[in-house]
Amino acid sequence: MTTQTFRHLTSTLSLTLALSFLSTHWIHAQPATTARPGGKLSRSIQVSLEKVADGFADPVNVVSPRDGSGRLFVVERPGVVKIVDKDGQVLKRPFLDIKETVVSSFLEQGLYDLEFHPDFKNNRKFYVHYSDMWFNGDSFIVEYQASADNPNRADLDSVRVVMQIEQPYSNHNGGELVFGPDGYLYIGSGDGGWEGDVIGAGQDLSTLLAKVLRIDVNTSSADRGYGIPGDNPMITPLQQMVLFGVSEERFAQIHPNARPEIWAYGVRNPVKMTFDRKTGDLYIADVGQNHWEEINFQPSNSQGGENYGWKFMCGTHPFPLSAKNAPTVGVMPIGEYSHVTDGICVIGIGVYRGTKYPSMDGVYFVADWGSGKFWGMERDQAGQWQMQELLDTEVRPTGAGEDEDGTLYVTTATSNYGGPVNPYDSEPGALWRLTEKSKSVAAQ
Ligand SMILES: [Ca+2]
Ligand SMILES: [Ca+2]
Ligand SMILES: [Ca+2]
Repeated sequence: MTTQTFRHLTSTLSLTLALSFLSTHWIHAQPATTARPGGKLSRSIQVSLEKVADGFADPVNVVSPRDGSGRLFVVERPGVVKIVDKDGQVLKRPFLDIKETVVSSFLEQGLYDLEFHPDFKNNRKFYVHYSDMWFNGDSFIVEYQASADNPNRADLDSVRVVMQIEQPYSNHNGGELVFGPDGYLYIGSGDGGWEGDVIGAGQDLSTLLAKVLRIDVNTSSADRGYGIPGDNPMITPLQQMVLFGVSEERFAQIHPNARPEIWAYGVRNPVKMTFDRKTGDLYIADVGQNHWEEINFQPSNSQGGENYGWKFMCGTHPFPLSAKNAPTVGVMPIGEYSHVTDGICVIGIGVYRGTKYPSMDGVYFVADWGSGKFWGMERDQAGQWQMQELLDTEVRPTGAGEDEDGTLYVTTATSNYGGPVNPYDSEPGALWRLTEKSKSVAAQ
């Protein structure tokens, strides 16, 4: 199916859904703290996209090694990582090529993300997350080192498997890898797939699917390629079973079947998560099903354990939308938007904390892959989140990252959906810089 066809089907579907939605459903009350497009930021802000490089095969992410080199690493879905040097030149020879290990025949599969170890400059370690060809598309998180001789090449012999997550279906694989200010690796893990969370992963604490995971890559054991941070919220210390003398609060914390890697749960497809490098707050953009896309916010003082509601909730709405007297479950998002009006697949971009564009400081940027719209989010003086549309483009954002200074970058790709597809048949994708408008020419 071509992109054009898909766009057409999407808009037809959206219209149908809109009509059925309006005719049969009462619009669910929206908590005061959940913003929707149409809001206004308290500052005057105009942004634009400036093209940095193009010619990429389905680029899905961009990341900086934060090693003073000024390089950016662009993740291509088929299993390749390319380097853009400090002058904006794409190096011909890739940093990493693991195409033979990565399955990418379906659009939601492939190499999802790359993250450099916080001490990369000294230990040369980095991590990739992908769907594995030889394990039926299971998600693998693998550690490599950059070559000791050539910083522009990965050392394939240094490979170490950190984690394998079984994937029952080819879609909804999440993908994000990001180190928190605490030095632990946070992983966005999708609900496993098909539609409607058929395996019930969202609220099932015994699976790694539909979770934000938090692991320690600096330790490992005989049965795990990583360690469990001692303050992860679902750890149940071994204790003697007693009925009395245990408080209700304590019982509420005991989850003998829970996976200790869990940091938060009830997410559907967290493709992009980003920490605010200044405050340590975490933004989780969670791709929704058919009706609503959502953005969740986790303050830096969170102790973990949040339930973001899936599959009881999609945004602030019950799932399915027709559910009568459905309970309100979990933490509500700070922002949501409808498939009818604004898009189909949320891509979080990040909080700007750079030095070049002061008008953007502290704003969280988020975009949609289907509509090409970009929004800014921040809290107003009353503490209410605002979501203002800043751009309506023809590009299709797939991922994002920031350079050492904090400038934000976006990858875009006009990929086909519905596969099987060869990523090298897709229109080449591009890398863009998000800037103040006055500093560049606007994208389409
Ligand atoms: Ca990342
Ligand atoms: Ca899956
Ligand atoms: Ca939710």
